[in-house]
Formats: sequence, C-alpha cells, structure tokens
Amino acid sequence: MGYPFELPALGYDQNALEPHIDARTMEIHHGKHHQGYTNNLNAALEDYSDLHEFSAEQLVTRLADIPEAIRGAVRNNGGGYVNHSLFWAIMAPGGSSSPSGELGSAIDAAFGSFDDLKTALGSAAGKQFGSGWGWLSVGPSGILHASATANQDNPLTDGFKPILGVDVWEHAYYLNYQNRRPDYISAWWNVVNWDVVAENYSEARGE
Ligand code: MN3
Repeated sequence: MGYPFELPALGYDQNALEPHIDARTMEIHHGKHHQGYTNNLNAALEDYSDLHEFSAEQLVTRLADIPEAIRGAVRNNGGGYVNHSLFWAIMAPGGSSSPSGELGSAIDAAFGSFDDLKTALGSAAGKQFGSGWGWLSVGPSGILHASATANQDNPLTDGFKPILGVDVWEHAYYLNYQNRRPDYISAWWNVVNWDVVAENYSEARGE
C-alpha cells in the first residue's frame, strides 16, 4: 500500500485495448512512463520515513502537509502514480460499455445524459492546454463533476474523489492519433469499463 511503491500490473494484455489504444503505446505508457513516476516517487520519499505508511492517494490528498523540499516531486510523481493506477483499472475489454444503476442515475442527474457527460468531459479534457487529465469526480457534496487538471494534478488535492480519469498527455495517444486529441478521446470511451467506475463511485460515497 505505501512505500516502496510498485508498478501495478495491467489486468489485461497490452494489445487488449486495440484498435482504440495500440499495444506499443500501452507498453511504453505503462512500462516506461508509469514506472518512471513510481521510481521517482520512491526516490523522493526515501529519506522521509514518517511518510512511508501513507498510500499514494493519501499523499496526494494531503499535499499541503508534505515537506516543501519534496512537495513538488510528490505532486508530480505521486500524482502520476495515482492517476495512472486509476487509468489502467477503469479500462478493460469486456466490461459494461455504458453506466447503469445508481451511477447511471447520478450521471443523468448531474449532466442530463451519458452523451452529455461525454460532451462535458470531452470538452474539458480536449481544451486542457498542454499535458493533463480529464476527470469524473464525486464532489464534497456528493455530486458528480467533470473537470480537467494540468500535468499530474489529481482532484483529490482539492477534495474531489475521482472515479474515472482520461490521460490527455501526448504520450497517451501520439503514436496512433498524433495531434488529434479529440479523436483519441472519442475512441477512448470504447475501452472504459463502467463496472469498475461504478465500484469506484460506491467507494467514493463510502458505501
Ligand atoms: Mn500518462
């Protein structure tokens, strides 16, 4: 759970998300980028044994309490660790292709419909200047929010609990989509496993 952090295994083959996300992108993204955030987070925390008991989510949530000397490194690499761990988990072949149950109702209540959520989140993530993420989060009042953050920032730092995140760094899509971020985001909806997002939603609400 805490330090030293390990790269979580993918729950599926690197080519399992094709044609929407190609195997080479998955190989580099998981094996190089996420491994890099993992290594850099561990290096930053090495001399701070009082922080070793915390999960990466706890570190990112309590960023303001992290010693200033490593706060930037934890923000970027702890965020990178948490964000990618969520990203791999919510993608999977074979799951529900659209939200249903309580999550489906909550999406309808917050956005109007599933299509409206895709428009809102696609717009937020599409407009994020430079590297960043698009998010579906549960806010402090329990209401769903669509948002985007820069770099590896995570909504946890602002008191929101992310249940779905889409990586819009160029390393997530450039081999297949080059500059066409909107095409990548449109295709990405095809690989979201809404069963896992629904579990995240229940957990975020403390159920
Ligand atoms: Mn990434």
